[in-house]
Parts: sequence; structure tokens; C-alpha cells
Amino acid sequence: MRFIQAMPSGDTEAPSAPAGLTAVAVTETTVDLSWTVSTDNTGVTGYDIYNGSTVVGSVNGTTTTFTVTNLTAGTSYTFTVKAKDAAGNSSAANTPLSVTTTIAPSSPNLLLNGGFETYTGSGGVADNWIKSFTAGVTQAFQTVNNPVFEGVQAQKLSGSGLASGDNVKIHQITAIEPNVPYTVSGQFNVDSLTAAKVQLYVDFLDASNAIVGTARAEQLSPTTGYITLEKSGVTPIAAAKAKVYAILRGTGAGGTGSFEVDAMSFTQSPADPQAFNAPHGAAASYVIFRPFWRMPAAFGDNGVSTPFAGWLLGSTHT
Ligand SMILES: [Ca+2]
Ligand SMILES: [Ca+2]
Repeated sequence: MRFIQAMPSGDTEAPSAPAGLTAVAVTETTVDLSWTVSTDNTGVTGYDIYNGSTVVGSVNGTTTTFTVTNLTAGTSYTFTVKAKDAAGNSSAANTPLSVTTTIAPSSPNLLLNGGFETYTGSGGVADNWIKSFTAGVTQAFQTVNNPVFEGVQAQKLSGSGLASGDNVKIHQITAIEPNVPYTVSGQFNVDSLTAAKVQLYVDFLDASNAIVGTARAEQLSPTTGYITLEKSGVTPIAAAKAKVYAILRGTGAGGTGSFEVDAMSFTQSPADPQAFNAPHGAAASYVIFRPFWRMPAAFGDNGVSTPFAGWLLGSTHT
């Protein structure tokens, strides 16, 4: 009979410490470790891999590689490996290896002049942005140096005489990818609001400029300083562009208000199958659809079929 536990027969000699621990590959969340074999009088039966003082994995005695997973991007970790034999003797740890995981690439802001720092035109609206307003309302647009959230300039909008639904707004259109996670965000300093609200608003447009989805975040009262309005979700499968607005919108008779906006951004994640696990949470008002490669065959690559009617919110902002 041969039992592992019956083997020791007095073996008290621990294996040699594994040498040459190196990181052969590093990502945002994983580190691939490799080391050289240890030796032992009765044979090495395995290795324990430590992250700090915690064992994160074990391998058998003929394996000298291990992938540490579930790490955090941009974080330093210290790894060691110990060899063990059949008698349960554990080697000393090797020289600790310090590894810093890679930093997640920040998605670029697809909006131009999102910080409103550049103003070379006229009409009071920063470059790359277009103003519009409901006919008949009193409105004003200007770039201001105070208050700003970042840089030296922000965009101010103000309006009065707004009936419910009337608006004073700026917008910019950017090309986007369909069916990927996105975040739209802006900093808003709301000076005053009466029978009105401030909105960060997105119309998702298809290649023919038809609206195939919307997203919005709102502020209903004045603020003390800048606040973040933000919305995340998944871009509609038919979307080709995002039309991003900052809006002062009337909610009743005699609506009036003014606000500054700064640091507007629209970011999207790269198309990545993994990403489809992410778009939950704040995007509760959206249809979370299946990846296109799991769509029924009847689903065209340029259409929105019945299951996705949630995106067809119409062309009228509210
Ligand atoms: Ca031994
Ligand atoms: Ca700015």
C-alpha cells in the first residue's frame, strides 16, 4: 500500500526554493508567472503560488507556470512561489517578484472641444458646437471664464419665456460604433431654474439620421457648483452617430434658467464580446439586447426589429 501520507518515513528535508521567478506576460488583470524547478531528496510534488501572504493557486511538481487572475489594473503585487514535497515539507519562498498590472486604456473623448476651451467664432458658442432654440424664446449663449470646471472656459446657456418643451441648447454630432458600451458625461453648474430643467441628452442616429435611441440625464434644480450629469448604456445596434446636447428645457409656463456646461465627453468601449456582460445598472430604461452574432437570422444588420422597440423612443425630446 502506498499512501502519500504514509510516505514521509522521516523526510524532513524541504525542497529548494524555486528560482528565477519572472512575469512572462502582464495584462490589466492577469500575470503569467514562470520559475525554474526546485529539487528535493524525495521529489517535488507541487508548488504554491502566493500573492502577498495569500495562496492564489497550486500546481503539480512538473508545472512551473501559473496565471494569476482577477487582479486590478495599474496595481502593484508581490508574488512568491514555494515548492513542497510528499511529506509536506515546504521550501522557503523565492525572492519576491513585484509586478504592476497594466493600466486600462482610457477611451478617447469622441467630442471635439468638449471642454469649450476654444472659441474663435461668433454667436457665443464654442467651436465645434452648434446652438439652436425654440423660435420666440429669449436666449443667450456665451463662453465664460467663471465658473469653469476645468481649463479656463465653459459654455453658458440661458433662456426665458419658455413654455413646456421649449428649449435652448447646443449640440455636436460624432460618429460612434453600434452595440458597444458608452458613457456620455458633462459637468453642469446650474445658476437658476424656474419651470425648467437642464438636460444632458443624446439622440442616437442611424446612417440616415433617423433617431434610433435616446439617452438623458437631468438636473431639476439649481446647484452650488458643478455637478456631473452622466449616462451609460449600450449604443443601439442601428446607431452610426451620437448627437450630444446640453439643453435648457421649459417644464411649464414662463420657464427660465441659466447654466454653464464644461467637460462634455462621449466615450465608447472597443467592440469586445466581453463587453456585453457590462451594460447593466444605470441603463435600466434601455433594452439590453443580445450580441449581433446571437441574433436570430431574421435580424438584419441595419434594422431594428420588434424586440428592440425600446430604442424607438420617437423623435421628440421630453
Ligand atoms: Ca523532501
Ligand atoms: Ca473648460
